[in-house]
Amino acid sequence: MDKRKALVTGIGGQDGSYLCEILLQNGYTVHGIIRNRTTSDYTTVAVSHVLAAAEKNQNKLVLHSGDIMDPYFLLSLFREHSFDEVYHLAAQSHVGTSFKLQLYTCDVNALGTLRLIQTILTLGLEKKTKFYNACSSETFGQTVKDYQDESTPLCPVSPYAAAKAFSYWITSSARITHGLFAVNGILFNHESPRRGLGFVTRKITFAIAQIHLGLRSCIMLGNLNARRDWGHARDYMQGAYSMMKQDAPDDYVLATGKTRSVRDFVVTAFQIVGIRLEWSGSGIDEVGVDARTGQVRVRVDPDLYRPAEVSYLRGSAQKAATSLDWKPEISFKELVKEMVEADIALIHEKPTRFWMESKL
Ligand code: NAP
Ligand code: F7E
Repeated sequence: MDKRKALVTGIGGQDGSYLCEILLQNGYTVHGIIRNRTTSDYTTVAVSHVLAAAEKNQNKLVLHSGDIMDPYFLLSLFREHSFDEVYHLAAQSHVGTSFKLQLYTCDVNALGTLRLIQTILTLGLEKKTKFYNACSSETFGQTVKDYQDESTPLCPVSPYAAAKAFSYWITSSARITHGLFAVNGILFNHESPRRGLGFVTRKITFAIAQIHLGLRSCIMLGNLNARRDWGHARDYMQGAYSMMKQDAPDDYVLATGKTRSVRDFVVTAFQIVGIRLEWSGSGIDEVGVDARTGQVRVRVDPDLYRPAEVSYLRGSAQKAATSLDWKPEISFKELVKEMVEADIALIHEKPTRFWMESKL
């Protein structure tokens, strides 16, 4: 078993929580950065898994209260621990929000990555510490290609994607200039029951669970026709881990190779609770209706459209398949089913909890 020491930034997010489990299973001592919260407890599904893992693995999982915006915090953390591997996942990860919080998003997502790399270089750790950067398919933007891979030019259209493109280039620059083992994982959308409630998949599965339990009647959504390549977060974190196990650093796309619309996701998720949707109307007047009862279950809210949209994404993970022997294990239908069933169970378990309606 490996006795290596890894740092995961953003450990309390969806991906961080799965990666933490994978690293612990592989014998690592895991350190994670979690932001301090003064006004609420730690209640997201993802963070509850990390806290449970911390309780079970007392000396193997160490959580640090901190923020990647603070270079002095990073310096003292790295000076004390000199990590073997750093998985940099922390980000303002919501694309829609990035149009309203442009400077903040770029500060966290672009300069945050540079702060971490600069910390490694300042402490002379470039021959010891391997660095993983969580890059994104969103950087491909309004691409016209049928599929995107490592050779597709980056063409960001949101502040989120522009910041992630910077993180991509600054990571490859550190590899070329300083010989840092630095990897960009260019990951297409990946989801799970631990996804934040502001992302479209979880927004849908959580609302369907509420509808199923008679707690609400309808979901408000934005662009139903946007297409994404959706996989499962656990599969993708296994891929990220494999990238860091290679002899030489490189960049890899992780994707399923299949594209589906938001509408497809809604239809599939409603099927899990036995509701067949029929569509009528068009544009912002389109509605999704329960074919049996005639009740309106989906409406369009124009405020949920983005100022600029990435309409179509489909990835090719051929390179990861060949070099990492990676392929997604969990199918789209299994993913949707797991998410709907987990949300039904969650509401059953904590029926009185205050759930804020996602306006994202
Ligand atoms: P997530 O659930 O939003 O997790 C991001 C984590 O980063 C959160 O725990 C957040 O903490 C933390 N964070 C944000 N700002 C921070 C700061 N200044 N200092 C320290 N921690 C901070 O996102 P995810 O889905 O796990 O994604 C992980 C990474 O992969 C992100 O970089 C994302 O942009 C990227 N990515 C995700 C996907 C996807 O489909 N999931 C695809 C491609 C790339 P709080 O809980 O305190 O906000
Ligand atoms: O939107 C459309 C929306 O917010 C998906 C992040 O993890 O993946 C994620 O970014 C699509 C978009 O994810 C609603 O317009 C319709 O076309 O779930 P999302 P995203 O923007 O693709 C990438 C790869 C990342 O890197 C990011 O970190 O769904 N959509 N109606 C909606 N989206 C939201 N959020 N809410 C709606 O009501």
